[in-house]
Amino acid sequence: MAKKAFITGIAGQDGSYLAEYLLSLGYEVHGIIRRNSVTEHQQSRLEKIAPHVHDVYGDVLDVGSLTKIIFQIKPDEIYNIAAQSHVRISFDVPQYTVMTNALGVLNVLEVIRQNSPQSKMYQASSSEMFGNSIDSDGYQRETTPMQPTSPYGCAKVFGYNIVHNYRKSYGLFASNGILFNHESPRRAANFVSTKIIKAAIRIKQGQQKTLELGELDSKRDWGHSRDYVRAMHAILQHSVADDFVIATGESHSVREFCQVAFNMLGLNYEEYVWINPKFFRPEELMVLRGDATKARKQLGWEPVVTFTKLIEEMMDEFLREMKVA
Ligand code: G4F
Repeated sequence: MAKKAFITGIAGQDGSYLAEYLLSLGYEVHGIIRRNSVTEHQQSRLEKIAPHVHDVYGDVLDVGSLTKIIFQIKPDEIYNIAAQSHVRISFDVPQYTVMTNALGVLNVLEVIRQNSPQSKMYQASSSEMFGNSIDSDGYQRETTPMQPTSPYGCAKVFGYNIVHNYRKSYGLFASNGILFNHESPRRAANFVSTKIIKAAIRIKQGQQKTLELGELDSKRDWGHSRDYVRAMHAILQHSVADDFVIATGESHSVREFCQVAFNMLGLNYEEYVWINPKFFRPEELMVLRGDATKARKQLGWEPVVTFTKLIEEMMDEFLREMKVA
């Protein structure tokens, strides 16, 4: 019999790649999609696989909808990926962010505990939990202290800890993937990767004159979402519930990202990129660089896509989409 997976946030970047990956492994895939007032494009990332996934409206804040699905399906694996995922916006809507990213995790755990305690649960924890805390060798790893610098990061720390608590208190198989930044052509337009590449294309096409950004010297460890969803699955196949850092180990600044992306179009970013304080965060996380040795050794996980390949793939896809007629 096919294994059953349930994904919260199935319509997002990670949810859609994960659904495709699990379908390719023969899983029966279920998911919830949060109702949004703009229906257009809400399910666009699922278009290719729509006939094969079972998706319904639901929300991690709506315990009734979670209970109904988890009680009925009794999934083998539950992936909690739903979140208010934008760090800067978490300063605008801190309470909503905390409800979704913290209380939402507890809701999923409680519903599992009461209705399907044999289900394994994956929690999308984040490198944003580390904040500006970094080990003396310049990396963040599973043992690095957490000092979050945003409401988003604070809420994710609660999610991470409550997973531990339910693992220890009730014996649930609940694991954290501490994922560093991961992008793809499915990344939304208000994350810096997509914002830079799309702007560079519009500038090249003569449709935009400048690109306004916030902090250019912050550094991120950028991987590809497609590689990272393989890690989510591997984490739930491990013999015991545990926590794993998922990262490439390479760190690049936002400035370098601009340089590489604009160069690909034969442009010098310095002529087009301006700083607008509007995009600064009240507190910035300056450096992320993950050490995924534990995942490499214990899960056999390796990222395939490099920093440059990631930008190339996003560039190729956006160039196709944005072709001027
Ligand atoms: O692309 P970003 O918005 O990603 P951020 O804040 O690092 O968060 C992402 O990664 C986390 C994992 O570490 C996830 F948990 C989270 O859900 C999300 O996926 O910003 C990247 C960097 C930041 O330093 C930001 O200040 O780019 C800087 N930046 C500079 N100008 C900008 C802009 N970011 C955005 N979004 N927009 C700008 O105009």
